[in-house]
Amino acid sequence: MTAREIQDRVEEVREPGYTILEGSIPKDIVEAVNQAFSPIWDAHQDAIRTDPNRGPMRHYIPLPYDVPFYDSAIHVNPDLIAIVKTILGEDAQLTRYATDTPARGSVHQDWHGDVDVLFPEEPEYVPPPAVITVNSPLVDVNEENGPLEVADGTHRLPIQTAKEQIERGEISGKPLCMKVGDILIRDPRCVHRGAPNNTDTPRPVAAVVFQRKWYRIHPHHRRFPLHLYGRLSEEEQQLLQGIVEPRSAERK
Ligand SMILES: O=C(O)CCC(=O)C(=O)O
Ligand SMILES: [Fe+2]
Repeated sequence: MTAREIQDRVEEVREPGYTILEGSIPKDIVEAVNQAFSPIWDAHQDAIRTDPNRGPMRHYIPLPYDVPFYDSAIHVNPDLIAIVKTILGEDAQLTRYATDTPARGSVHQDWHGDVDVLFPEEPEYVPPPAVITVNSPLVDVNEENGPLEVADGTHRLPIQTAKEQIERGEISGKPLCMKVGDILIRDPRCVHRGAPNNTDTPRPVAAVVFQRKWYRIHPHHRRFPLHLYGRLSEEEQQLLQGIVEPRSAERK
């Protein structure tokens, strides 16, 4: 992408709240992740049925930073990183990698944002983003299998106001249908909800989180394995420095 195109995408994340880069990841790489995810999904069947963590028959499952799940083509696509760094700063960090998967029996989630309000003492003040979420579907997403529904521009409103306006029908949400290989770059404050998956095939979508360097890292985050870290480019190492395994073990 040209510098101009990058800037246009940055403005989309800033104004409506998201942008979709079509065909950005080679399909075979995503398909390998989807195949490897299948046994992980199967291993969570009890939890999904009895104690789902994102509403009925919808589950959030972290992925390992390892082959085939971690792939530079997914995580450090140059256009993606240029957009993320323009929004979050040159020292932005990659901190989480997981999947959201609704299956048959899932329902509409409540409208929500994914991150805490930074300055709750001043609910009217909406600062620039500290976190950007990047979603890439592991299967094609259509109206039947549970697309993410988003309400444009709602990250620029106090969250309570945004939710009330959606409930009153003054702002409407729209489903984002996507193909394998597409990536959705979004401000996670932009109000959204998962829709029901009415098919018999689960609909996994990967979620990679980037954040400003000073933003706290979730205490339960997974670590990036040291043996893979050493093989990455300097830029990639810098992106992952907040979550790499400690070097202490190596020094002993
Ligand atoms: O299932 C999805 O696609 C969306 C899930 C979501 O937004 C959430 O759990 O925060
Ligand atoms: Fe969400």
